[in-house]
Amino acid sequence: MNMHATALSEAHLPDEQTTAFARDAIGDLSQRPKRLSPKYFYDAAGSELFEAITKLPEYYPTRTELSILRDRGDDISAIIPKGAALVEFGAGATTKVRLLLEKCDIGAYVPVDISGDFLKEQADALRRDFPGLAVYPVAADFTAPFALPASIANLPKVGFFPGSTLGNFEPHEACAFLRSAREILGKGAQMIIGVDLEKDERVLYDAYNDAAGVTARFNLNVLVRINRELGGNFDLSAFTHRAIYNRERHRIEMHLIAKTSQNVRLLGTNLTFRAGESIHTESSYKYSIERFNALARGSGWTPRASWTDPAPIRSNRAVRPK
Ligand code: AVI
Repeated sequence: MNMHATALSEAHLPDEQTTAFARDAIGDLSQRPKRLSPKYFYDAAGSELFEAITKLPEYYPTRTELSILRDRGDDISAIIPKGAALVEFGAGATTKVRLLLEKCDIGAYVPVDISGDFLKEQADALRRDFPGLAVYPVAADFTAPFALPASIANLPKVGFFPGSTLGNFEPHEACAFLRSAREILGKGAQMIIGVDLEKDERVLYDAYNDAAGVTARFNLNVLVRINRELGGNFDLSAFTHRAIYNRERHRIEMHLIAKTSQNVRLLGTNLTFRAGESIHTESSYKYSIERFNALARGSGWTPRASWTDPAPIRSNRAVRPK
C-alpha cells in the first residue's frame, strides 16, 4: 500500500485588525487628498515614540495636564462622588488617574483599552499600589459601544478622558464619542475630559516640530508599519514630516509629504504620488473653553466646571506703532 504523509500547518490568515488596517490604508491612500487615520500610529514603536514626545521640552500638553491634575486635584476629585466607578477611556499607562486615585475615595476603577495585555499589567500594578481598590479592566475599542462590568452596575459613574485625545477626533467624531460615552456611562453620569487650548501659534508649531525630530519619526513610523504589517514598499527617505497650524480650523495638521513623484505597491495595489503630494496623518484640534462647551452641550452634556493652568492661553496682543 502506498502511503502518503502530509504535514499541514494552519494557513496564516490575517487577523481582524490587520484586515481593517489594510482596507483603510488602501482606501485612504488611493483617494485625493490622501490621508491615514492617526489611530495607526500606535504600534509598539509608535507608542514608544509618543512616550518620548511627551517628555520633549517643546511638547507642553502632557506635563501641563499633569500639573493641572496635581495642582487642582482636590477640586477635580471633589466632583467624584464617594464610592463612584471611575471609567477611563483609553487608559494606557494610567499615570494620570493615579493622581486622582490618591485624592478620592472611589468604589471601582474601570480602565478601558484596546491593548489587553498592557491593560492587565497596568491593572495588576494599580492593585499593588492601591490595596483594596477594585479594578475591572475592559479590553475594548473605546470609540465603539462596549458593556461596563456588571459589578459596577449600581455605582455612580464618572468617565475620565485625559490626554487631549479628543483633539485627534474630527468635530463630528468628537460629538459621536461624547454621545456614545453618555450611553455607556448611563443616566446621571459625569465626565472629566482633558483638552488642549488654542494658544500662541509659535508654541503650537514648535510642539509638533521638535528640534530632535522625534515627532517626525513618530509620523514616518506609520509608513514603517505599513511596510512591515502590510508588505508595502514605501521608501522612507522619499517622504518628509510637515506639521502646520491651520488657524481657520483651529488645528495642527500633520502631513507626510512625497519629495518626488513615485509609485508605491501595497498588497497588489499601485499607489501613485505626485511630487509635493501630502498624506494627512493627524489633526490635533485646539479648543477654546466656549467651543468645547458648545461641543459638550451639542453632545448631550452640561458643562460644570473647568480648570486651566496659569500660563496665558493665548497671547493675542494688539500693538500700535510708537
Ligand atoms: C495623542 N495626541 C493627543 C497627541 C496630540 O498632541 O495630538 C498626538 C501627537 N501627535 C504629534 N505629537 C503628539
